[in-house]
Amino acid sequence: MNLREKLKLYVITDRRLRNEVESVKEALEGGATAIQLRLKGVPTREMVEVGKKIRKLTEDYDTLYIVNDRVDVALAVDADGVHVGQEDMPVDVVKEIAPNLIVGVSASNLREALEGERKGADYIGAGSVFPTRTKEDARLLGLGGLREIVENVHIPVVAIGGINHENIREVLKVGIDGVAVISAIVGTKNIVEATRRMKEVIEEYKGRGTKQLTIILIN
Ligand code: TZP
Ligand code: MG
Repeated sequence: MNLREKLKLYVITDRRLRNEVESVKEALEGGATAIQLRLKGVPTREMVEVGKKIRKLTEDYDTLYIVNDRVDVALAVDADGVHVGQEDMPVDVVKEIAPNLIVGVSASNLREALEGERKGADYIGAGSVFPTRTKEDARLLGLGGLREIVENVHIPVVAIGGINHENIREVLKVGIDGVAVISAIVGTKNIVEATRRMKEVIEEYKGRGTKQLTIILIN
C-alpha cells in the first residue's frame, strides 16, 4: 500500500481522553490506517515502553506507525516515521540522522507547508482546519487555507483539527489524502464504532470520486 493510502484515517492518541494501548487497539479494530503516538510531558522511558507495545499492535494490523515530536523515540520503538511541528527538529535534520523514517510536518499556512516539502517531508499535517479544544496553541488554517495547501504541494496532505463525523465531508471535498483525528474518535466511548463510521464515509467519498473519474474517462 502506498503512503497516500496509509494516511487515509490517521488516529492520534491522547491519554487525557483514553489510555494509549486501549485506544490504539480499538482504533485498529475499527479500521484506522495510521496511528500516531502523541505523548506530552511523559518521561522518555515510559514513552519507549508504551511505544513498543503500539509497534506490536500496529504490526499485527499492518498499519502505519508514527511517533509525534521525538526522533529518538521513533527510532527506539522501530516506528515507521516521526511527525514534527514547527518548533521540533527541522525536517532536513531528521532526514540526515534517520534517513529511513517517514517524516511528517505540521503546517498552519502555505509557507510552512512549502518549506516542509522543500526540506524533504513525506507528508504535511495541515491544520487546524476547524477550531479545536485538544491543542491549546493550535492556529486556525480553515478550509480555505487547507485548499491552498492541497493545490500547491505535491506530497500527501493530511487534514487535522476539529474534524468529526459531521464535518468530515467538507474536508474530503477539498481533495486531501487523509484526515487526522483525536477527540471525535479517542474521546468517544466506542472507539471501534467511531473509527468504523469515519472510515466508511472516507471510503464512500473516495469511491464516488473514482466512479466519477471513470465516467469522465469513458465519455
Ligand atoms: N494539531 C493541530 S490541531 C490538533 C493537533 C494535534 C488537535 C486535533 O485534535 P482534534 O480533537 O481532532 O481536534
Ligand atoms: Mg510537535
